[in-house]
Amino acid sequence: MIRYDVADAVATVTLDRPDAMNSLTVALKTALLDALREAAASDAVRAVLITGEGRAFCAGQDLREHAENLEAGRGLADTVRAHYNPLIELVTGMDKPVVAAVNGVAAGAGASLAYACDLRVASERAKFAMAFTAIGLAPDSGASWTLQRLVGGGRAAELLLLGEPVDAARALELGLVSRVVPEGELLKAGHELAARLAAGPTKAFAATKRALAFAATHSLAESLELEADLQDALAATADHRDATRAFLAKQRPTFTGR
Ligand code: T3D
Repeated sequence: MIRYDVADAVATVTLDRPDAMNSLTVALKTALLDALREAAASDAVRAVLITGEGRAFCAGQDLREHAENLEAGRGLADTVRAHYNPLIELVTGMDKPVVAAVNGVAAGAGASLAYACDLRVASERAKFAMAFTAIGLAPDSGASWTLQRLVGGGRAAELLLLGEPVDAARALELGLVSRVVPEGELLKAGHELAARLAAGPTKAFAATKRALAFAATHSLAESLELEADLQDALAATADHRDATRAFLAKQRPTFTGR
């Protein structure tokens, strides 16, 4: 259900359940969490790329499994807390950049997963559907937090309340994705972007992710304090020292991630 490949220090994690539009069962969510944990922990990995096999990126919760849970009287708090929340916390909190290559429809928690990534590249066939209210649910997997940071509160409310699908061109216009490429070029474009990040200053990227997440919920004064601490720590890294020397010698820096 999950393919995991590492090349050029990029771990590509592919949701591989195309017959059900890569919709999320407990088994798929568990395998996805395991793959992302492996990528987060591996010294050989400096960036992560998430994509889907077939015509969907991910159609969100598998509604067949969901219907069985409802039938059995099981509430949703446990499944949301046990799988979706750790997944989103892992992606957003990972010390490495995470890129989504959105190959097709991303619906419900599948769209939320894409929004939690640091960058999104989309194929011309990509489509985002905030499918929650269409089935009488509210957003989960962090969409209430991530979406309004990506597109602003007004647009997030419109997307979440109306649930109308957003095609790739509109997603680019809204700033939901940073680039749209022809279908056949998506994996190459996604890999190139992730490989560029993997060849960069990994510790500075981790600090940048931390500063952005912190600033979203703290005051300017608190954010300035954290920035000062992060810069202080980065000053001691080999990447910063080597890149400063390279700049002064008019050379291109090589970042080792240390
Ligand atoms: O339980 C919990 O933990 C609660 C958490 C909830 C988080 C959530 O993610 S809630 C949102 C769940 N997702 C959805 O509501 C999306 C449902 N799917 C759709 O709206 C549409 O299928 C799509 C917009 C994704 C794609 O539309 P389209 O027209 O391209 O394809 P289709 O014909 O509707 O679907 C193709 C097949 O995929 C079809 O199966 P079939 O008839 O060929 O056997 C369809 O049933 C299946 N499929 C699509 N989405 C899901 C799914 N099967 C199970 N679960 C799905 N989410």
